[in-house]
Amino acid sequence: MADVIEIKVPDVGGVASIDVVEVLIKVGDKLELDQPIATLETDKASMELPASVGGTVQQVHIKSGDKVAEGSLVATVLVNSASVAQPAAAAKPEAAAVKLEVPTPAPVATIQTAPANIAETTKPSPLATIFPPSISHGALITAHASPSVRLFARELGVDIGKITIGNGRKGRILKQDIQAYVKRIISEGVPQSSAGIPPIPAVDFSQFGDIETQKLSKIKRLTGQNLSRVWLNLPMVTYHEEADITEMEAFRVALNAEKAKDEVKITGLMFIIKALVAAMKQFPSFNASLSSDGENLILKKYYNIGIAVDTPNGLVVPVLRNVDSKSINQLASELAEKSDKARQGKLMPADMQGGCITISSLGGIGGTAFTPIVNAPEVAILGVTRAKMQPVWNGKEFTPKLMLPLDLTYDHRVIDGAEGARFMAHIKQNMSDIRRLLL
Ligand code: CAO
Repeated sequence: MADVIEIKVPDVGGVASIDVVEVLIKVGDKLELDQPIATLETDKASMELPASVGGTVQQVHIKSGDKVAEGSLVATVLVNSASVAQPAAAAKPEAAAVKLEVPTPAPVATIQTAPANIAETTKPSPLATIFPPSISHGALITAHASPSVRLFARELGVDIGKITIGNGRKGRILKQDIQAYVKRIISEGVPQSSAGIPPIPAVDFSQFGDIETQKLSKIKRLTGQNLSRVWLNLPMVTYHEEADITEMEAFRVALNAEKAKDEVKITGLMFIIKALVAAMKQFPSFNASLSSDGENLILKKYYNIGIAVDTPNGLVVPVLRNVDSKSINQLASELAEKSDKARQGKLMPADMQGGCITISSLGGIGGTAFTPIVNAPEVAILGVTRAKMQPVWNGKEFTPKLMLPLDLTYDHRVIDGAEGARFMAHIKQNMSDIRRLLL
């Protein structure tokens, strides 16, 4: 024999107005005991209302967007009378407000700040990792998806933290949002995060205004992957220094003045290359790479310098080989040729291999300092920004000096801070008095 049982909203702590966020059942559904039937939300918590009995849903009395209160009728369920006694025996003390003496268990609340919420997900959402629930951002993390939706996401292996805004009320993430996300991953091949690193959540920017999507160039994609890999693997430190290049600049200008119109001009970069190589000879650990097992340092006896070149398709790093045995003029011609090739997309892979250390010079554009990323497995990169006339105290007076800012980023596993500072002091000394490069 079947009975009709009414499921009502239980006492949720005296809250007068409770929002119905999502209704999870429909007429005719076969209900199991404790199956979530609706998601309710108060100012303080989001909760799932579990079915107090198993049976067949005869009528659903609420819909998404309704406001309900303790005692509001949620659903009527046809149950086999023999099974009615079962849940009653398992009644929890908080259960109340149901007819026919069948208690509705207390709702399972996803409390926004309590540690219980952490247990609710086997793996915390990426946002939860960044903003633990104990701080105010916790509300942001937990308020936007019901436990059943989170469970659904977990079953599909979806990291719910990647969906920032759902289609439910107040941006709540619904089951359909998870399904849409999965479809998108399948069709677009959206990469999943790796190594437990919190991914940047996907955002649908079109909801805020017009957008245009441009495919990244292959160079940009590969560079991006490489930079991310380096960023995650290397403990990097950037050290800043300034070199007085007043005399070097006067010499450079004089050299260029002697050149015919069609000859390649010498930029300060050529002297920087020379000073860098001199410092590498003095500090061999800068001309080295860590073995892949991290056990050995491989010291190189050749001096190949990579030069970061800005191209319309992204950054490429042609390598100037054996720079220690080339003149400033040869280096200028070679760089001009390689950077031209780079900008025309004509560099061959071999042109970009075998570098020992890289220079990234933004001096032609501007800047006062930056933190370049090491081009691993190299152990250091030298950044250069724009030289500027500055008053420098010589012990008696201020004199105008052309000061060149230099930034050295190094792999701290290989290079100690003091070693980095000495290396830069050496470069600075040689740049300030280029006669030293002859020594
Ligand atoms: N201070 C002042 N002026 C500088 C300077 C500096 N540090 N560096 C270059 N200049 C001047 C040059 O003397 C040249 O002046 P003129 O036009 O009067 O001759 C002008 O700026 C342009 O120089 P350049 O950039 O063409 O030549 P370069 O040899 O200095 O650099 C190259 C060549 C290929 C490195 C550069 O063109 C380039 O692509 N730079 C961008 C690198 C980059 O994107 N790095 C970021 C990577 S992220 O880490």
